[in-house]
Amino acid sequence: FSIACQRCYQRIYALPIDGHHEDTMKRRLLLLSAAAALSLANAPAVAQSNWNLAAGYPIGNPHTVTLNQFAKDVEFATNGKIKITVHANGSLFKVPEIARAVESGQAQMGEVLMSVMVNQNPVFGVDSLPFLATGFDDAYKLWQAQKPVADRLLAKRGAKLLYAVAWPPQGIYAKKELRSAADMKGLKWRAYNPATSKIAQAVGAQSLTIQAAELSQALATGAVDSFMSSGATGVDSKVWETLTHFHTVNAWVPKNMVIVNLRDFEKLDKPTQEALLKAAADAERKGWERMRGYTDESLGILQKNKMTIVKPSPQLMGDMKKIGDEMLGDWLKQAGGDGKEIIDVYRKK
Ligand code: PCA
Repeated sequence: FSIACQRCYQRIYALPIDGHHEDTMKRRLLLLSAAAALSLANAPAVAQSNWNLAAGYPIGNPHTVTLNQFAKDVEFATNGKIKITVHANGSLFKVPEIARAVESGQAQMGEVLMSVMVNQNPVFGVDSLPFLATGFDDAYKLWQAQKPVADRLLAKRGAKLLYAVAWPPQGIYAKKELRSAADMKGLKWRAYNPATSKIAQAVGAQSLTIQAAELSQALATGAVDSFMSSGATGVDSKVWETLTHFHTVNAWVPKNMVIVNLRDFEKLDKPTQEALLKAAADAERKGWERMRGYTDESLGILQKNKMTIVKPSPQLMGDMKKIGDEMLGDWLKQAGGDGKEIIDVYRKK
């Protein structure tokens, strides 16, 4: 590499020839380091991917805490090759849009409430069947049975499953104590997936589908006065500002899953893929632990804010179980061989 002296036009290489070439020497060094920086930036070995992760729940929610930790772990484990920006609270895409956004590559990654995907395939809704799995241990077993099938279906849709974490068990929020399904008739019921809409239909409530990010507002305006969810979402939406009772029905344990666009994943080199999968496995383990711990903590926060925690009456439980049996029967018919495989594996464990 040589440059010409701007005074005498002599080509200058590494060593100065005489006094007036000192400036030319400096220019040469400057150009050399700029060239080096440029070639470093272009080298495939340090290519960096900036990925967006669309998520549906607020910053303080344990799912979002797990996501942020995961993003940090991935950046560290891949030496900065993958940098993930978490967009919480539905700020990039709303919960029901996230799966499609990732499958089509509009976002590289997303956190999906699995059971909103039942319209794509009934298999995604197995975790929202009332009383099939009602605590974390059973929910984890059910997840082990569901995972290979979900994996397969997602791959066909252009996404790769990274990890899934449960929400706390689902109970019923209302403005009064509900002693039976008959007490639920006429409620203005907020639904978050097809299963919660079906329950409204079964008890004669009017249902409106609203995702968690808009729930506080829907409660404040009186658009809804009751819903099924976890203590976690009750805390997120400061439910005590409008409602008074939480019935610990523990009807099911739904999950969020984190997925990545399949082509973006396949473009990564092997070690980077492995680092990403390892971080995902860690996130899954820590995420379940975190949510288990948060279950009682969130009920404590509801109580501190003067909510009444109701142990549901035998009548209410019986009524809900009847609805659950019907839903399981319908689901088994719709989910066919895949559904049967999941339930068989789950019941053997
Ligand atoms: N919270 C979410 C889904 C399940 C849960 O516990 C919600 O209510 O939207």
